[in-house]
Amino acid sequence: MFDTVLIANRGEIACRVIRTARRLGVRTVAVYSEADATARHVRLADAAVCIGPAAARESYLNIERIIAAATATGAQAIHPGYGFLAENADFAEACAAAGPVFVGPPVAAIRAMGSKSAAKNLMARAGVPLVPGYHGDNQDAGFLADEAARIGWPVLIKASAGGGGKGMRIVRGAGEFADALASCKREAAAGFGDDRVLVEKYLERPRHIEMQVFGDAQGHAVHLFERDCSVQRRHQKVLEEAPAPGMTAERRAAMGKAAVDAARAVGYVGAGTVEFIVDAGGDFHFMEMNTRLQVEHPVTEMITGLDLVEWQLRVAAGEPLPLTQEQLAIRGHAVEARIYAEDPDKGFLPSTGRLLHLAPPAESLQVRVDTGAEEGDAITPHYDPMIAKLIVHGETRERACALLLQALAQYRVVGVANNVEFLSRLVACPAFAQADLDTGLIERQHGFLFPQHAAVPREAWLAAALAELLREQAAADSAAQDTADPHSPWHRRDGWRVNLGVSRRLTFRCGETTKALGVSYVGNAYRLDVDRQATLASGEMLPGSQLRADFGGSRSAATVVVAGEKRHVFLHGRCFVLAAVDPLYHAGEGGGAEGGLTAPMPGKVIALVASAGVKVDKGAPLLILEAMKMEHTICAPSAGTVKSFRYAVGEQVADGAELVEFEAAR
Ligand code: MV4
Repeated sequence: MFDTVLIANRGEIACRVIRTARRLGVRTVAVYSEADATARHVRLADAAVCIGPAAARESYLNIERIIAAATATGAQAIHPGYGFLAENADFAEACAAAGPVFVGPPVAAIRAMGSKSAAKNLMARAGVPLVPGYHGDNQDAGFLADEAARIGWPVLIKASAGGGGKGMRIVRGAGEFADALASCKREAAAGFGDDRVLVEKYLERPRHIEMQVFGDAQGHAVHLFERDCSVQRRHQKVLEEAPAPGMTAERRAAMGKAAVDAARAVGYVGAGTVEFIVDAGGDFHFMEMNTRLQVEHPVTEMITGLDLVEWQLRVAAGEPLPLTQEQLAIRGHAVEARIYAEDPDKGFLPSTGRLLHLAPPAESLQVRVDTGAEEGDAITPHYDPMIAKLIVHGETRERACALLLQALAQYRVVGVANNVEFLSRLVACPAFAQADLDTGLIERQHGFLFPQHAAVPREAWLAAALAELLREQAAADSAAQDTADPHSPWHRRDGWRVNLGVSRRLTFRCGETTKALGVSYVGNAYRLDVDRQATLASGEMLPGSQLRADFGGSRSAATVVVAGEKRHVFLHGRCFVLAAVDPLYHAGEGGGAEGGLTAPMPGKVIALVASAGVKVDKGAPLLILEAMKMEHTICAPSAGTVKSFRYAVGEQVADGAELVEFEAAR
């Protein structure tokens, strides 16, 4: 085994590789870009080398810098993870030339599988089933049209150099073929610098089932069963599971044999994945081979009880495969969900920003969280916005899905838009629950997955208000401890508290809905009025922004995270974002900036700060109201002009009374 391995990657997969290397007693070297200087993978490693600026091209894709880092730190092996340089044959070759062992297959195997059409021809010769089609060199338009007609409509035209769904055209009849071919060739030339295409029978509603394979330098090859990755969105996997629902022992054996044949045909060594497309009748066809460890490898680890990174390192060090095919078995069912910083309501647009609060569910034998992100880290446009992978293992698929739902309900992410609630709906949707899987599932379940926004439950408003009051009280208690004045009212422990005996209001807004909650103090509890209904509320704030509450005799557990004026209320697996409406900056609701500014509560005008007729900037103080023995400054909601004041100094004003006639600048 190696003494030292360098991990040419970042994020969760770098952390994942470091974990196994450490367990095997192998020293680890991280590489990092300037943007990742404080990243988790850098802190976990025994040593770390900065390899350049944030842009991947100048750091994680910089072959020279990475090899120099390996040489400088005495690394005898380089693990590429996935993405970046993992399937780059030139990188594998450069490693071999410089000395360190590339933890991956031989250069020739990477090259053989790199071209989709060449790989298919190779597989055809090895007896691996393919989708009926033409994968040859003749690119004459008339010839390809004849081939399409021979194959039978519909057909799919694919870029030979493509992958991941780029450069594909479905053609449903001879009349459409010429135009589709021309446009596919243009896209392939622009996207891959190679306009060659192949033509295949188009399979409707297929499943994506892939086999994990492993080879060693002694010529052994095994498969570690399948993963079903059918639940995808625009060729991005969303959920992956193992074993594949409905897979029979016979079909598994046949697919396993085909996958091992594929690996042997290219002299495969190390971890690889053979992707199959499975039609509605269950027939499987070779799609492509990925010559790396895959993102979704943990589901295979969960059902086999093995560590695939350990196998990779052993095989790369020249050891034989640890187990034979007969010694491998499946136990239970595993599902992985990819947690992304993206906004499902905005077409899954990646979301950047700081992870203000990040609390994954507790890990156990059944629940695994693979992540490189920590609270306080930023999600930047430089890299993939995956926050974590959540993997669960249960005795059955049903148990695994129940565990996944539970774990997703506990996942708390604040600071970036994320897909956690979307994933919960996806796992709960009838088609997924019944394992009615195919690559079109997400599109077909659109109505279930994107429900019209439901009302915020009463419990969420109560939780936001109670958390606010408990924080206020905690601040008052700590102020009491901080002051030396023995006569300070903060020191009174006889039940006196801020605002005792006064009823006040806390106002929160969620979308179009604003609610002002009445608050009064009843002993150690609060009476909260929401929608003219009172609830006696008490509770405590625990570490991690967790609220343990009692609302009218019912226990309630929520997490209430403060981010600016926003209160992220996590409740029953959902997250409601309520904005605290600050009465000190009260820009009258309803009327908006265009209308008058209204009193947030009953009180008395004690000063007019601005003068009628003057132009003011946004936020400029306009008048001061005294209410509940406190002063409240009413400020300009935007730049504009004070047209007139409706009350004079000393006058009483009612709750909601319009105070200032204000005209916003345009
Ligand atoms: C296909 C197909 C139907 N028929 N080939 C998409 C990505 C690339 N790896 C292969 N892909 C497909 N090839 C034939 N002959 C449908 C797809 C396909 C797909 C495949 C796997 C997973 C998700 C998919 C989503 C849409 C289309």
